[in-house]
Amino acid sequence: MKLTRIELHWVRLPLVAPFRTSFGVEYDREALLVKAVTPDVVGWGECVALPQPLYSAEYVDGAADALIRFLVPAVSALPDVTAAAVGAALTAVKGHPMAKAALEIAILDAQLRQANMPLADYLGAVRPAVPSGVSVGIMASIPELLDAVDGYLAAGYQRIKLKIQPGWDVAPVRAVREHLGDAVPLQVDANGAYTLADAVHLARLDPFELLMIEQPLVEDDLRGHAALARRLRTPICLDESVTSPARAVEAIESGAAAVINIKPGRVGGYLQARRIHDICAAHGVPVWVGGMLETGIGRAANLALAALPNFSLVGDVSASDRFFARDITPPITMRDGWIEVPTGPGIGVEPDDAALKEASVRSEWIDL
Ligand code: OSB
Ligand code: MG
Repeated sequence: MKLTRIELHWVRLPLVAPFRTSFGVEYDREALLVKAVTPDVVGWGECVALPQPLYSAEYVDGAADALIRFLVPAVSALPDVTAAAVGAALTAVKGHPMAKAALEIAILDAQLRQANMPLADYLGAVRPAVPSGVSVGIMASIPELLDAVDGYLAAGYQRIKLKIQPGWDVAPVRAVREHLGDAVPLQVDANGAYTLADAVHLARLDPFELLMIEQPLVEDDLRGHAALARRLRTPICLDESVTSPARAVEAIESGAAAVINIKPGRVGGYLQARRIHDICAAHGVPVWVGGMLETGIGRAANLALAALPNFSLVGDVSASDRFFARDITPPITMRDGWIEVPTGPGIGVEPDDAALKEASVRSEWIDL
């Protein structure tokens, strides 16, 4: 395939409500979209970096800079641009997995559109629809949290994930569990806000029958997670810590992770994500697809990934209206707790021109 141009589109979409985590609060989604233009088709990818380097080292403008200066030039030097060749062409550049993932999926989308093949088929999907879970931010009060959770359950979400941090953990989890009863699948995500010294405190979550506690400790502390796992009944899931297939193996073999959250951006792309999925399957470790407040572009691709066989746990792939009054693609919708995997070629969706224009902050083109 020949690439003629890469376009970067900075967009800003207001969130329907602020989303607070242990590392910060987002009022809108500032995102970066990558468009791969070829003589015949175009492909789209979403870079999931946040505007500030608080979830991981990447941030929107840093990712754009890496794309412009290093990643796009490395890909444009390829004699034949294919998604399978992109990963190898980018390995010389250290880090920047979210920027790399966005470029790779934009190229893969174009390639699959040309071949008239859905991303789900290309990845090896086995389900036409995936169950939908929701990540619920930290709130100002417990009544406000219970209201929000009631709303999501009424909408049909099959699993609730509560964001926690020191000072917002045992009490809200107890309140939600008592309010909902034992049947509702419930889990928590700390985004690395605790230390091993909090082990006794975190064990107070054990009675609430959580599916898992996600990323209780900082990203680089696999040993700490393994030690914590020995002191909790609640299984530990890793998100931020798992940045590559090798890290996934280490996390599993060291006892640091009983479950892994796979985010394509965090691991450098959908092909790396599939490799980690396969490794986890071989180790009997279940996985689920995490979310990064994606627009419909990233959300559609995540649905294809979530349809692979070992994505046996409910992921954070929710409907567009969980976050946005107006998505930049036709809205991704949920019915009875399920979202259909797109069936069109490539990622199966594209931006709506008017919606993209409304959300647009600025654009840059790189002619090749
Ligand atoms: O840790 O899973 C996380 C959103 C932004 C950054 C990190 C995380 C999240 C979420 C996902 O919890 C929410 C979603 O996109 O559905
Ligand atoms: Mg997480």
